[in-house]
Amino acid sequence: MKTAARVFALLTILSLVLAACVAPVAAPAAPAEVAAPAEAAPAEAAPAEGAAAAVPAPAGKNGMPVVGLVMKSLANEFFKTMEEGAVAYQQGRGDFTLIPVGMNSETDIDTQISAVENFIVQDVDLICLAPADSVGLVAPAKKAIDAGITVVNFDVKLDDKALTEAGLQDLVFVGPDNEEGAYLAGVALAEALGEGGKVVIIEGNPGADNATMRKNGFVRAAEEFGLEVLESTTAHWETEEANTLMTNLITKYPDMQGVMAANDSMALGVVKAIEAAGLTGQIQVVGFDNIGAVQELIKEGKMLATIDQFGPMLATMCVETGFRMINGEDITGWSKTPVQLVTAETLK
Ligand code: ALL
Repeated sequence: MKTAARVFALLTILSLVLAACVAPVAAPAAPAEVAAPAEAAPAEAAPAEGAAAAVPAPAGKNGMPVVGLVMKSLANEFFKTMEEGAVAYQQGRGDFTLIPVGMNSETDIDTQISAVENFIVQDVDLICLAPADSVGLVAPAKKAIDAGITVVNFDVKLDDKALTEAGLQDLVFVGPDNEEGAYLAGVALAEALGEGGKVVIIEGNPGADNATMRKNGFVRAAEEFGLEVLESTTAHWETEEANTLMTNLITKYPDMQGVMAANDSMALGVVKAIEAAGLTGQIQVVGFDNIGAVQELIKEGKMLATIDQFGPMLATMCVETGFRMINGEDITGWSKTPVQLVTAETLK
């Protein structure tokens, strides 16, 4: 099977599994059990290329429906992989047009705003939006909805207060329980270090809801298992910034034993700083995303764990949710996607 067909087949299976186990839940306030996708079925058992799609594509305004996929930095392997997965999914189905858009840096909110504006001008059928800033992208989302475009928020939740003020309190969100995912990573670190372990938290971009949630999850694990948090500070999701920050933190806290990085891009910078200081093996690192580069570090023993949040599936779930809405289903609230701890053991 060709790679695209294989990815499509796998995503189709994951979608079917999720359609069964992921129901929209009313409020993000009370997270239910987070399930990992059940047994990944072997790709060979997947439906053949061209098989019926899980959710039928709706009629588009001008023929085939057009989907605008708004992501964040494509320099981040997480979004690169997401884009590839979404493109493979679109090619496997062939019944809609996909326009993926990314940014050059994690904080380039203006590019995202203009991407949404462009999609409004193009009058696309659906916008899947992973906002770089949870408040800043509410107004463009509202403008798109007012223009008759279906909008599904995914990956990073838009801010509840800003949504309510815009009258969009029911806007659907497709994404993981970031607090729970970070908690799982924190527990893995706590188990490795034992009570009293000294750690730092490297936070994501403070304007993004998932950055806040991940920090909260790390802190919960630290409190529950008696880790001492020396400092919690941001590197805005970026590798280079995390590298510089970590270099300084190593000097500031010579007794540091662990790092909780809110995404894998930052974990890469952290591990580089640890190597440069000759401290490999003495400071344990956990991340979030399960990018390929981090899987290698985990296998080499340079990182302890990460959290898989199944990036390509986030995008395809977003598209399918939007299709169902355009097809007439009334979907609101949180469609929860899975998170799963990844360690050297699980990568075997
Ligand atoms: C979040 C994603 C990833 C990513 C980060 C950087 O929205 O969930 O963890 O690494 O953004 O933009």
